[in-house]
Amino acid sequence: MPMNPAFETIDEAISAFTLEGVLREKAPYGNGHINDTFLLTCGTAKGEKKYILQRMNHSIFQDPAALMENVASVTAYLQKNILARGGDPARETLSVIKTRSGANYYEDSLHNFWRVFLFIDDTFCLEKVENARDFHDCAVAFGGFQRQLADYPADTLHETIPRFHHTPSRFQAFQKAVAEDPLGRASSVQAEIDFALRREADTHVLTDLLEKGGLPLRVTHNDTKLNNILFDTATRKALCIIDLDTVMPGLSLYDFGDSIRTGASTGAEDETDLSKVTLDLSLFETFTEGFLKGSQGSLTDREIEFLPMGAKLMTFECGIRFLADFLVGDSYFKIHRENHNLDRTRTQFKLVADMERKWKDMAEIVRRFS
Ligand code: ADP
Ligand code: GN1
Ligand code: MG
Repeated sequence: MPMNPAFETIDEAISAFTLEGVLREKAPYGNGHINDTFLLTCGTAKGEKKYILQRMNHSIFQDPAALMENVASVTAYLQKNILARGGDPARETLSVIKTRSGANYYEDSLHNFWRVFLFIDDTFCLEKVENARDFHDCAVAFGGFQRQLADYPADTLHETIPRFHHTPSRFQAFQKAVAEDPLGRASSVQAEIDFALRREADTHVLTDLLEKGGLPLRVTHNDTKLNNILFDTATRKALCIIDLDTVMPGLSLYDFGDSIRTGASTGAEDETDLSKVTLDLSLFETFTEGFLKGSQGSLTDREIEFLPMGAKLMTFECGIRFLADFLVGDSYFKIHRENHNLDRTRTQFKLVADMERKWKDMAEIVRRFS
């Protein structure tokens, strides 16, 4: 078997960056679905210095230079704001470490693209909500993230993945995967395919509203799943929003929705016992309250009204992305077991169905906040 290319050139990549001290250890790290992430531990005269090294997924992010330009500019902007309010910029946002030639990424001899961030120590991230207070904190942080970037010059941001949350395009890609069915898997998942096909009309709701000027385009994170936020171990407070690869113009509803998808579900994204997967209405309410608090009154009444649709569409969209990836042979999301993307599809669809059952309650909850 050929060696994973992420490992073959890792030492070449590490030596390209301006790291303090002498490398002692490198180890795979985290649970991201997209990039290859490693923790580097270096020994210095003062003790240990840690870094996060990532091989960017350049089949997904086809322009790593543009991607890193976004990340470097957004983090520099956030660092200034954090400093101005007396915070700690090295812990409250990512810090990009430069290469020896002063670039913010390195292309190795096999054309892999690497980057390094300061490791934010004494933090943890959650794969599942453990208590409502943590989730409320996430909500304030993600709402605040949008707020902090409200004046960021959106037209300078590159679109790192075109039409990332354009649900109708995602639906077309899903239909194409069903029609082509390269591995002959479609017949075994007809129930899931039918579930998706029945909901085509929903896919247009937010994009139609956006096109008609009914919802404002903002600078959003676009990947606000629970494990993209670091909590401070000492204070158990939401400390730092990470995974800035998809910071682009988007809808506030995308950020709200993706957090509900991951955080207000009673089951993990890949839970196989679907009876464990439901929407926790009380967590939905907690997150709504926190998100509106973090965004400091900046959301319009229409945005608030459509928060439940944001939650449902982000969950549905993720479900059809997982299903399409299952059908074409798991080429996008990392899988760790057979049928992993199918298991993920099923949890998302279970959650969509549960949201539909609880629709009136969700609408009533957001109504209370408008
Ligand atoms: P992916 O795009 O694959 O999800 P992420 O950028 O989210 O990659 O990183 C994967 C994981 O690595 C995160 O969920 C988090 O646990 C950890 N991580 C990433 N950056 C840092 C950092 N600067 N400090 C500490 N942990 C980090
Ligand atoms: C990916 O990178 P990560 O693991 O935080 C994906 C998201 C999906 C999510 C599903 C760039 O997020 O869009 O919602 O998996 N990121 C990208 O878990 O496609
Ligand atoms: Mg991530």
